[in-house]
Amino acid sequence: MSDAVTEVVETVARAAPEVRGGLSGRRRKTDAENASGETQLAADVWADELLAERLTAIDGVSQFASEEREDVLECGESGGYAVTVDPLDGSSNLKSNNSMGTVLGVYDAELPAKGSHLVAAAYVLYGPITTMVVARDGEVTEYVVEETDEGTAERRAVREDVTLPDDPTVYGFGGRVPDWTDRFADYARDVEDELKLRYGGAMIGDVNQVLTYGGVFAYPELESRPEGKLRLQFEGNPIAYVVESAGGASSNGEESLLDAEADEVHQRTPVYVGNEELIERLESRF
Ligand code: FDP
Ligand code: ZN
Repeated sequence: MSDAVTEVVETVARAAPEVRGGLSGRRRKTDAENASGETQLAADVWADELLAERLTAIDGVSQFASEEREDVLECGESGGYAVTVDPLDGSSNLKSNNSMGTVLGVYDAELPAKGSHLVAAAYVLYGPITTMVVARDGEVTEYVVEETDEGTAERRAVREDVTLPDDPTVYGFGGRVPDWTDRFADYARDVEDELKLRYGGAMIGDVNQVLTYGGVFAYPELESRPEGKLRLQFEGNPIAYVVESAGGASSNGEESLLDAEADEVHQRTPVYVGNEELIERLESRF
């Protein structure tokens, strides 16, 4: 892994205790909307600004894009890495004090880029403790991130070579059930027979359950929104990269998310990730 990629991952790890520490006073809504038309919370805007400032300063990063800002920032000589962040995934959970995350993608191509251009992806999970899962070079590692006495952050590997358990046990599906398409509802009925529901409403928290226990997470195509809710560059691709690096599979309903064409920076996509057999079964019905 090149130095710039290491620096990007470390920068997000170092920022994690700070992001977490700044949440409590930033639960209010702002008057602003993000590029996807969602009302931003003070915490969304703040985490975005903090990460933008630090990540754009890294040598070798030439583009920075965030789910919380419309335009891609050009921040260095062209030909470097393009970094994407979802600064606070699941931030609507802030009101009810439930889990949230930060999602990172590092692409070796200009945005919008296909997931096959990812060279690393990671996420921070602000749960009862702060953990970070990093995928690179086909390997996935889970860290605990803690603040040191000096006020900096330290990450300690707690699980190396993370792979999805062979015997899956959990599922979590987003969207309102009456809004599911018939083919997804059929699939869901099948899965409900076999696995138990674990759904928290923040993609990162729900994906981390699948990474821990095995199973399937989906934010599916909807009748009202065939393109689903999640964004390919900021959420779908990085999560697919993590899950596939851990021996699982990803899909947009037709093909691996990592093979899907990227046309726009904020484009949405249905997201299905989990154990290979469960994703194959979904694709065979679609
Ligand atoms: P949120 O809007 O709270 O940021 O990123 C989008 C996301 O959360 C995901 O984390 C989550 O999986 C999904 O939206 C939940 O959407 P619903 O509110 O439709 O359940
Ligand atoms: Zn998100």
